[in-house]
Amino acid sequence: PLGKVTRVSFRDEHPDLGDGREEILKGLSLPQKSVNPKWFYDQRGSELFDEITRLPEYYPTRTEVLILEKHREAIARICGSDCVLIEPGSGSSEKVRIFLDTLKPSVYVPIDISASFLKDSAEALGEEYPWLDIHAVCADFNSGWGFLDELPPSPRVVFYPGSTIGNLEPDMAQRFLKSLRDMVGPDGGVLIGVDTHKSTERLNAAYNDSAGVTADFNLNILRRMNELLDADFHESRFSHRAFYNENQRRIEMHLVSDCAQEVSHASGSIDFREGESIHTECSYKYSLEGFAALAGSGGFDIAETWQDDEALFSLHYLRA
Ligand code: AVJ
Repeated sequence: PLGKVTRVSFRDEHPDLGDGREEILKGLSLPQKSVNPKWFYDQRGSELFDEITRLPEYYPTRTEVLILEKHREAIARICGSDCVLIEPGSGSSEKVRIFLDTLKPSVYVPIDISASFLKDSAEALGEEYPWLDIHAVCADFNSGWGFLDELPPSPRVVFYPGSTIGNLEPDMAQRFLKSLRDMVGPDGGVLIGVDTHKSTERLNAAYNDSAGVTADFNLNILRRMNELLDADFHESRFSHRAFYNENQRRIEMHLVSDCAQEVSHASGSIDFREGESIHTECSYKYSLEGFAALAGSGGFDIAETWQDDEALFSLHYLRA
């Protein structure tokens, strides 16, 4: 029999990610060696992150899902049926399913850098929601938002869950919000999930799980660098380290060199002292006031905030 008729379209902006070589080597040549956390997410890294979201210690994902489920009616009311719902970094569009039936947006625009994964995810979503217009776009943040111009002129709402904004340094987070502000215009909004500042013990546990999955996730970036740089990092010579930096209100993840060593790559080598680290990730945590200040600096007011009973996580609706 014929498959169900769906209303899914796909557009490829051909995002150019570069091969990462130059960028990564530059980070590794700084006094504090560092690498951008975006390189975590190859196939294995994405699988490991998926496993992280189900760990008992890692509260953000399940807490955000509970908040979305509990407040789907209020979310629909404030976003407004008929909005154009845009999700940058949509992945498998898991969380949006929670409120799609309640919200009934006029179009859903999942945006991701992985073309084949995005296509499959959008098609699966279309089968499940045959009434929904889906306009999938393969793009990154450098592609601009021109592709939105062909969509209906309804108010635009950006869905940005997962505390992904926590990966950005505050000045970059501000710039990101400003670009969203320009994109959604004066009558649009942003539905954004943000992890909250809380006890150091609770935060440290979430990034140092007893099963060691976060450690594997962190160490996986060495494998990734081996591929990208033709390098010879050995997972056995580095250790996972994650801690809450209370002054900066951020989790820092590092890979600490267990010994003095020289790591070679296609165009040279990198020296490590014993105990020297590569900074692999920041995950900023915000108090409600702190996030309100950030949102304000990006051109938004917080129109509504939802939290779980323990205030572990927050979901905000930002209005221009
Ligand atoms: C995907 C950036 C939200 O910061 O909690 C989880 C990534 N790193 N455990 C986070 C992550 C280690 C995650 N974000």
